[in-house]
Amino acid sequence: MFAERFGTEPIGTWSSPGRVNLIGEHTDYNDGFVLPFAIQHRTHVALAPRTDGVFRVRVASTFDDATAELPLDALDVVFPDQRDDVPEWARYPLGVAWALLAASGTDPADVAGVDLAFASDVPVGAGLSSSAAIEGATAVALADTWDIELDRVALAKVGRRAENEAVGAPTGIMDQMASLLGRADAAIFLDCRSLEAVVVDLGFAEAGLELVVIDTGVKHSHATGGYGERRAACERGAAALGVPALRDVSVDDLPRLAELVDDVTFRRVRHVVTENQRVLDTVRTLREQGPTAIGDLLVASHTSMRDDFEISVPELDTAVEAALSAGALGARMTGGGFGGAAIALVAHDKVAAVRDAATAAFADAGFAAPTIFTVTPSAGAARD
Ligand code: GAF
Repeated sequence: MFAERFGTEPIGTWSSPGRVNLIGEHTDYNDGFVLPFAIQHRTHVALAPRTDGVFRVRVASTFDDATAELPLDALDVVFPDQRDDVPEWARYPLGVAWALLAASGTDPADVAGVDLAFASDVPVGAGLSSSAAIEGATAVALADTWDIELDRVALAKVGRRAENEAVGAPTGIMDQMASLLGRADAAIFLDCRSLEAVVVDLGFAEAGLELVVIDTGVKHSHATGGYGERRAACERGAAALGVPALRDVSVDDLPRLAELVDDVTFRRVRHVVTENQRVLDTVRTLREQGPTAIGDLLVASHTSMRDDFEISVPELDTAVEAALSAGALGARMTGGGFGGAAIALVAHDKVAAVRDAATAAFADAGFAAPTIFTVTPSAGAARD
């Protein structure tokens, strides 16, 4: 595709994966805990340096088939205030270039312009972090090409800055960390305050388990609406208790909070506080008893998101209920919510039953058919 579109050969390709979050939703921007893992679906970028200082991106496959370009020294002018002048999809790679130069103190005059072409099999808008996959692939490709030596955590911060300021989505750092740090057969237990990441073995295959994704097809965007409102409610709750972040609130503080804030804010906080505890419990349970024992924690997480945080939609609830009724050990929506996918932890011999149950439940409810597939915990960003 690169050769076809640009008339030259790329010097290489790099890639970064999407992710599933096993548990720990809307805890990252509250300085809390998350437990995501990278999946086998990846975004690949082919790259070749140019000699004229122009940064050109072209995408195909799951994105628009379109080209966008900017001189490198214009990145600082465009981002963040004039980002609306850049096509939406191009804000991700262009935003990463901008944030990477800034984070490393690199003068745009000292690096070559580049042509980039993207192809991806990460489903877009499914809550599987297609955006972090673009950011991760762009970050490792540019860091290699421009000889920028930043570690993976610093590259994740670059991706988050691109997402927050170049795209305008007020998200946390979980997705970028998962995409950049992912490991085969393992999840990343991340403390979003210290950014310490610990690899936690999942052992799904040894336990005869599959992680099934039920993509509802309901699209969402975190640049608008509910995501930012939830974040604001969390900040209100922390302010009412006089703490820097909800990470500093325990279940024992909740009765006092109930006196200080309205019912909606209270329930938003209760989700985050109990979800942090569920992540810690899940990590302990995985280590002590293995993956067959975490099902109830996944279900409790979904209930909390449905009733307290109110970020589920009927399609996600239907997917979770159908999976559980067909014998899944646990199930929950994954990602930021308002659409996207549910995950279900399922014994190998029940995967077909879960697939059939979800498909039938969607048809009965009059929803468009879901897309159902299994995911494997996979390695993070790398040169291909
Ligand atoms: C989205 C965001 F990008 C993450 O930072 C995280 O907040 C998640 O929603 C919810 O847990 O994926």
